[in-house]
Amino acid sequence: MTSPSEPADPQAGIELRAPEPDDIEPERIEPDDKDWTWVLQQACPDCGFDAGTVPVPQVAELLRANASRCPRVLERAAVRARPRQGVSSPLEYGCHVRDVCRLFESRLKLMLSEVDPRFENWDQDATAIADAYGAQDPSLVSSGLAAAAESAAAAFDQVGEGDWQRMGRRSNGSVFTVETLGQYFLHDLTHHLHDVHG
Ligand code: NI
Ligand SMILES: [Zn+2]
Repeated sequence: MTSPSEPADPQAGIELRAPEPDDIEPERIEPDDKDWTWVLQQACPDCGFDAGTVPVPQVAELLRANASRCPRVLERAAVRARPRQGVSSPLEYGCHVRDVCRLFESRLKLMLSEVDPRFENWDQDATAIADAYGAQDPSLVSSGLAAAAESAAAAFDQVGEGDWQRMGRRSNGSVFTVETLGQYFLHDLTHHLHDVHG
């Protein structure tokens, strides 16, 4: 998922900037192959997080800090309500963040076990529909998210000093190191907490 300002002009043909979360209707959430790697080069203008400046030893700690703020979002009375058309509900965000944690842990493990692996594309839109995010049980999502985030954080804790520059690439060609994968992942969680005012 992505951030808020005016929707891209469908007539423009070329997208001049990355779309932002609120632009994107749940029915057509941006696919994972959308290039968000610019968040590694500059502070995100939406959530303010400057992912590229996070030192590697802090990745796991900040993942845990982020995840610790999710349960109360998922305990909200209006957890299933979309704040307005085109904006995911807190429950849908929770499901997405849980699945992002699982995905990034698996990508991390792939990068640590293979040389320059190519990641399978993840269609987050299709996943949200196939897994009926909006119909899931918020308390199970909360516990699942906590477990997934802790497992991912523990995997980042295990990264050896010489392994932070190991590489992997997405199907769109974006190249990550273990370091930038962690920073990118951390931005996604931070950005979505911002989305839900968590
Ligand atoms: Ni996302
Ligand atoms: Zn952001």
